[in-house]
Amino acid sequence: ARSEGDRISIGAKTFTEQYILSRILAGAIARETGLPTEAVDSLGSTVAFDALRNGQIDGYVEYTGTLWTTIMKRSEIPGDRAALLREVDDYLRAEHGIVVAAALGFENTYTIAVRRADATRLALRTVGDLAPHLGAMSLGGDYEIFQRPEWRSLQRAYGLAPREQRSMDPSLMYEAIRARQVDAITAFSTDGRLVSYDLQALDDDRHAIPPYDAIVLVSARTAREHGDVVTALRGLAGSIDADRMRRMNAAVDEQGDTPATVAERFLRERLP
Ligand code: PBE
Repeated sequence: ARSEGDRISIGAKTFTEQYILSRILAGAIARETGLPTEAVDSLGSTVAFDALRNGQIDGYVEYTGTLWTTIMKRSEIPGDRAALLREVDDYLRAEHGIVVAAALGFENTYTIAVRRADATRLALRTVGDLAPHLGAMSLGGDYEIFQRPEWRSLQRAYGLAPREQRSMDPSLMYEAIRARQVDAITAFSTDGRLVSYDLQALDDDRHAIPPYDAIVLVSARTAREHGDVVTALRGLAGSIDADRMRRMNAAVDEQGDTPATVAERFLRERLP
């Protein structure tokens, strides 16, 4: 049941990119439909999806690979972005009536990263290159990764066995590796700090994890009752490439802007 009248609620998972995108979605809806909106922050992946399925939130941004592994629980790893997007879209519509309003135009994938100095010293280019060293290393990850199928898949594909695994707030992983509290992290590929903290992302050349296109989901009920919301969100299709997302993330994480300010700047440019 929706709380305050017909307020459209947009969910966000627990990292900067999600706070920015939820405010972009809410802003696009408000501009195009005039409906009041609200942001519901800090949901884990399965919590966010369940909230959407139950109609407690009206929409949020999820990633195709996350739906594939965590919600659809599929173990084969598709290599093709477009094919995965089609399969996810079909599944969501058929099983839950959930509508994929738009693919935003970028991927945010898990990527194992090390300090550049270590990558150079140990000649690390791929995750496989890291595997023989990991037994002496500490690996930092967000609160989800070590429980997720992707971690098991990476472990299987590369024989990863770190000396220590540390779960932390995703925004603290980059500081932790810079300060040498951990030696490797399961970074997010659109985080600006991969570049500014001089980290080296290692190539998953055995394709242990899937593509992760960012897609805008709308609940079955909202899609039924608010065609105008779906239309407003369709307008965001293809509007953000990985470089743009990385710069928006950096504006918050490194320049101290708020997610709302960054979202507003994007919307003013996109939907004047
Ligand atoms: N990801 C990578 C994760 C976090 C970063 C986008 C695949 C997810 O939210 O599912």
